[in-house]
Amino acid sequence: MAITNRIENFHMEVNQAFLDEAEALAPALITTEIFPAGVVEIAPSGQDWTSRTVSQGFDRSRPLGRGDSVCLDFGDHWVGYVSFALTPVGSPPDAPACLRLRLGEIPYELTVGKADYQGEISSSWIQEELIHVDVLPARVRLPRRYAFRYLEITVVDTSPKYQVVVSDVVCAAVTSADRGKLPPLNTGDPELAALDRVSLKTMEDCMQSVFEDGPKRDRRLWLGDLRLQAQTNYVTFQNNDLVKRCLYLFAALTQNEGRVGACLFLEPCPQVDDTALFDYALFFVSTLHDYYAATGDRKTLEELFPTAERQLELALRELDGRGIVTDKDSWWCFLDWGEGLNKQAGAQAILIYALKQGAVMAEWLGVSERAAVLWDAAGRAARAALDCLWDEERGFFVSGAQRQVSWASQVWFALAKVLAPEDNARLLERLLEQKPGIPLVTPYAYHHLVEALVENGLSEQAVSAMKGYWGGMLQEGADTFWELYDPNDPLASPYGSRAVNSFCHAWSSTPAYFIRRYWNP
Ligand code: RAM
Repeated sequence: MAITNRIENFHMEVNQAFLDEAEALAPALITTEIFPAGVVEIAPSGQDWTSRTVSQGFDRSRPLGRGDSVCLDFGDHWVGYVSFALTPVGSPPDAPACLRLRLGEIPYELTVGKADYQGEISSSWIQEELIHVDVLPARVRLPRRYAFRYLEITVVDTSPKYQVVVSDVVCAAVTSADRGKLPPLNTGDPELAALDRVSLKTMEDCMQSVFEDGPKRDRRLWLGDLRLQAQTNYVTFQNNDLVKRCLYLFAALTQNEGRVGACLFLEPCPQVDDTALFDYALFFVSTLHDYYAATGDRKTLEELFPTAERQLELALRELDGRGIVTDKDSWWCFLDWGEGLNKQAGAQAILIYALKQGAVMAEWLGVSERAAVLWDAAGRAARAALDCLWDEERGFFVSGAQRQVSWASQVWFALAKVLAPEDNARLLERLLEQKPGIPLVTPYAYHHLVEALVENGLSEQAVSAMKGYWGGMLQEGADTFWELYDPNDPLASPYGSRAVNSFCHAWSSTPAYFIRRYWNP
């Protein structure tokens, strides 16, 4: 799948005052030293790979020579900087020590080197280093920040006259999440407590100088991910300034015509990517709406509302003569990674959803004529959807020229609340019963299913969908929740290789949001 939708003649527009505001909110990172919990062996297990503990704890390795290796387990998922001592034994070192290091969030990643990789996106995401150490003994500091649980150190070569011992291995783990801010969890349900624990770890490891989507890949600020992280943050770590910083960054660095980009890079200095996504730009509106609802920070609402309104204006330009969002061939709207998923209906529903949130914000600001315009646009888009996208016979919303019925389209229309309340619930019940067309494949899309069920009074189905899906990852041994999980295909990847999937992915951390918002007595 081509993962690009570059806008033509791209240029970045900068609002320096907003950028200064964002930079002033850069968080201090909390650093914790983490030591290996044990030594493991990685072994095949069905279609996948697993780790088997060989010994608890790790002090120092036996002397290692050409081809020897040791695989360390840090006991949980961490994001940080790794270093260790390398000491020669035998004759004085007469050649450099050459080491290969592989770091993996899950065991499988230790089995795929850059040389074996056949995926579509860059192999440079694979956490593998080949390093030479010329002077021994040495403290070896790995060059990057890694996201991992497992570290495999292989001696490619020393010389016939000496070997090396690895000791004092440490990871300086970093996060901007402060566990001291966590409200208590009161659920008596151990399954919910386990889902909450892994969600928090996922959030924690994605909370860096911004809300990253995944600390292994892509390590940047995506708007669709931010929206869900922010919602989870309000009921967990409550770092509301981090949400504010991200909102100001998106508003400070826009694409042509004030369009909010799909994602931002932070290094060497903040900049907007040239990728535009219809739904992600609209989620600026949603994220601002939710931020104000959670914080009551009126100054931010006042300053950023024009950026939000601009996204709605730009989106309304995409409507055809019938008032329906124009479908396109490119990767123009995200929704989910489902193969063959048509985005038109989902995009229309998200537009309606965002227009309503824009209207609510206009009301909060007391600009009633703006609110009226936005309510009116939402009403027209909803009527057009009922006229053109609702298939009465099938009882589902259809999308694109082929009138595709997908889960994502129904879920988003249930969230946009275009039908009467009881009809929304019936739509979702029909969806769960008939299981039509293109299924959901990411935790991001499952989040919206669970949210739609709760919002439409189907709490029981929501809990069971959440326990079934995220619980499946727990059964697979997840320390943090994954970017993609297909219960029927453990090797699934949207990138042609699972080695570059992210196994700590922000958009998967929302069980904590649901549990704490709806099911925490
Ligand atoms: C991928 C990442 C990211 C997501 C985009 C659309 O690159 O998984 O989290 O928001 O796709």
